[in-house]
Amino acid sequence: MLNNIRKLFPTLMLCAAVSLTVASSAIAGLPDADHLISQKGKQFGPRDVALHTGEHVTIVNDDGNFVHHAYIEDDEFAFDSGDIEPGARAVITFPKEGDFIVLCGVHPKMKLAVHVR
Ligand SMILES: [Cu+2]
Repeated sequence: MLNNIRKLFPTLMLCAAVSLTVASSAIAGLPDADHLISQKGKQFGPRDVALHTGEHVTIVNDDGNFVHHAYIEDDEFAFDSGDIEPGARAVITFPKEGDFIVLCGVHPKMKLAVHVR
């Protein structure tokens, strides 16, 4: 099941040209003025976030031992975090206006709506 889902997204792995940072929880204590998004309970929390152009969200895998993921498939903006291991995080910077949906390739029901103005 997991492998089948991941086979759907190999090309995304090649075109993740947007800045990506996956850091360990070792620096989780740093103050974060940006938008923190939880993945607890196999859902993004909050499920909606509003940003200004150039701002970023930090997606934190705070969901026990589950591996999560985050990707955006949009004509103008593609992003793929790869695996987000427990305790790790991924930063997505949004360079342009629009409404984007962040998905998890492991759990297709996980959705985060990002509104950039
Ligand atoms: Cu997930």
